[in-house]
Amino acid sequence: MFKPKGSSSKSGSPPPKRGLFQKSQPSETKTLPHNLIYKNAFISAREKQEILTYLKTLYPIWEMRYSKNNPPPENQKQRPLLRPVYWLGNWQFACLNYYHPPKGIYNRCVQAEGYPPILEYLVQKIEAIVRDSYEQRDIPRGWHLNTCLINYYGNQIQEDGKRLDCARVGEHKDFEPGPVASISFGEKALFQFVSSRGTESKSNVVFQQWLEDSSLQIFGGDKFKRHLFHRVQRVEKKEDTIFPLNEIDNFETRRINFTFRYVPDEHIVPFSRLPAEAKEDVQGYVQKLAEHSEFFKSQL
Ligand SMILES: O=C(O)CCC(=O)C(=O)O
Repeated sequence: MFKPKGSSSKSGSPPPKRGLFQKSQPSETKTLPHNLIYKNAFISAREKQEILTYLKTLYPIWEMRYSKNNPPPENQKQRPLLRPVYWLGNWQFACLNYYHPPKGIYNRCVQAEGYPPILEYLVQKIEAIVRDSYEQRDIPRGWHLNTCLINYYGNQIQEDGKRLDCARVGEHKDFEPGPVASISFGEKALFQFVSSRGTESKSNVVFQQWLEDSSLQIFGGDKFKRHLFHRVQRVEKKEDTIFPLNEIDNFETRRINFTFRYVPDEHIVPFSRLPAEAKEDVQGYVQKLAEHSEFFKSQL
């Protein structure tokens, strides 16, 4: 999923250029570039409440980017991800590297818990929108949104009690085939599509939009999925939102984002069938998840 790029790509970048913004009005669908969909107020207040209640049953974890059997390359250091995560459908542990066809397809997607009914319902609605809106060539055979990454964005609370804003994601592509759908809650986020010529030169913002509370964004097609990178440049602090969730070590959450993707079922493997080295690398995470999840308990 992530493009290995220097840490600079994950922090500052130039202020937004005029004309690239799409400022949203209440409950409307705007005219956007082809193959990009954005609906604010897509999630009703009741649906949001149900999702937040469900989120209180989850215990997200902090993952490290590398592991014993997948150590950092020479120009990189071991590091925690910038945010805690939880995956549904299958878990793509960072240290196993993310799903990346055509070569990186095996032993990267580990079977995980299914969706709760409210997400099942929303996923069906979103899949119908995709089938209505995208050309057939942009929807791979078998495509359905069976994978969900829940990203928690916010502040790390340091030892001295100071808050460190780490609510961003560096530029990357989601390599799962077909359109990706994203639902956001909490403070709004500045989401950018960028063209990149590698680590040496600055990326160019091609399109950006604010992702608001309860909104839906869908992107697909060659331009947004294959050619451009995307990133979350920053998350606002205007509403003083801090989600009441289960305790996440030294962290407070201002924004929660669900990205739904498609991984072919044949590339999803139960933990017990991972090769020994991969198993060794993720065993600790699965044990931690099993402390609160019947599903992961059954996988050990
Ligand atoms: O938080 C977002 O809006 C986007 C997250 C993202 O880019 C990802 O999970 O790949």
